[in-house]
Amino acid sequence: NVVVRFLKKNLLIVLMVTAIVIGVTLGIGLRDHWSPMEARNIHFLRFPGDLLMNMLKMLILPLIVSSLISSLAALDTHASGKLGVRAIVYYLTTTLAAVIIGIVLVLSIQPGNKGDGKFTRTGKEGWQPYRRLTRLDQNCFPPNLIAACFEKQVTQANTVNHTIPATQKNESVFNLTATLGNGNLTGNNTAMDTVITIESPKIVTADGMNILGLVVFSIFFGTISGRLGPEGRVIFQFFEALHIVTMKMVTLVIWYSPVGIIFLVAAKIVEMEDPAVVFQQLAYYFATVMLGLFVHGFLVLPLVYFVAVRRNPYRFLLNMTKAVLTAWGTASSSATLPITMECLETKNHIDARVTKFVAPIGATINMDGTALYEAVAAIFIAQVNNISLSIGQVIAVSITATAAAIGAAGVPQAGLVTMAIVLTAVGLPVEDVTLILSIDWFLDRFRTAINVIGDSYGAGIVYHLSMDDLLDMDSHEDGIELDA
Ligand code: DAS
Repeated sequence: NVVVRFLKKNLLIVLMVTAIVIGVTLGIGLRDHWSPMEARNIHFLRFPGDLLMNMLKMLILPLIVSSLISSLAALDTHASGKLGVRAIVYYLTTTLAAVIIGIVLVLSIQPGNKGDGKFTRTGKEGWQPYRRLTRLDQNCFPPNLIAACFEKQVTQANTVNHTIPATQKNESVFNLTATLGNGNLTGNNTAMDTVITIESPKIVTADGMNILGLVVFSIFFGTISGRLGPEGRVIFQFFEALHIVTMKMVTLVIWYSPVGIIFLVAAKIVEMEDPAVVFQQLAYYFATVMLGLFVHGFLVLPLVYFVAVRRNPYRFLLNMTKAVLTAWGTASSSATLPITMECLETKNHIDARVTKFVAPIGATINMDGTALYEAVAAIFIAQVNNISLSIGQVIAVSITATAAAIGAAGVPQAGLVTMAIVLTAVGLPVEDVTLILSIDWFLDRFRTAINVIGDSYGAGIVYHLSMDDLLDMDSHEDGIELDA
């Protein structure tokens, strides 16, 4: 009955791990039946995963707004100011630490100088690769952030379906000039068997702006309504109730997530480039990123938590397992946010006022995994181009990687798109992003998991450092009592 008790306590985690295993098996099994192009059109393969992503994305909007407004209305300005400063200091120091780890590793392992440096891509026999050319247009930054969240147009990327017939059976070196500035991706393709584009940067950017805009709006709205005193109570109670309802809806979606994760993983594996070629060319790069993410997520962050809180960091992390698995399954820290908050509050017993304030901001701007990844990828691309960066350029990479990670939205492959900022900063060709595109969807899952781990430790540290502020605030009558 020990097993029964374990299963009862961790049923969802067992289901999620099983879902990932089934997803990988299903994906590998289906690879022989469909080529990537066909797979993209198999609706039943993508529908269950898209359903999960849409349900989680639908909950992001009410969750972020209700969390921030109700927590800021509940915290007095003094306390929320202190919590905010502690959170920002933690975010900046840990993100910079992640970038430094990445840079030390990529400069010592030198993944870009391994192999012949000439990237060739061999498609599977008979592949008719299918890629969407996405055109950015001028309304990429919608003037009205709130309305834009509801209008289809913002996330409607104008896509031109573009199928390039396989020109050669095995070898091809592709050269794609991409000008992200005015939004046109023009391919002057030489012997190309696939036009690889940075898929839907518009959606990523728009979501990024929307979510960031929402966070700023909610912080001001909540702070001001908190200052209203008794009149503010109505606003606080409304958004507190909205938060409770949203979190209950999350609980329903969580039980569907194993099914969604099976198909999210399977679809990605069916669409994947030929792994034998990809991992042969990018093995060292893959290893460098994974090593960096592991060191940062499982050694550095736990150490920071232990030093700050003097508690067992791995027990804290174990309690976040559901959130980490969801982050891996969905590759989206924003979509995982509801589950991150649920784990923080119910498993790690973090005060709701802290979780609701810190977690949404963390999921939006604190992305250690992404920052590390962008620094490694930029220097890797420099190495592949036989460019040795000067110290000044390496410092530029670390600063822009941190900024790009902050600007990236918590949606799949956001880190890939904002990397254009880092590459441009050090004069590297933006189109070389395509060199690492083939395994980006896979590395994205791991860096998203590290992003969520960083957000979780952030909430834990801010909570423990703010205990007396919260107690002190509770002793005043003006701090609105929260039902735990
Ligand atoms: N997938 C992003 C996230 O949700 C991270 C990234 O793309 O780098 O955090």
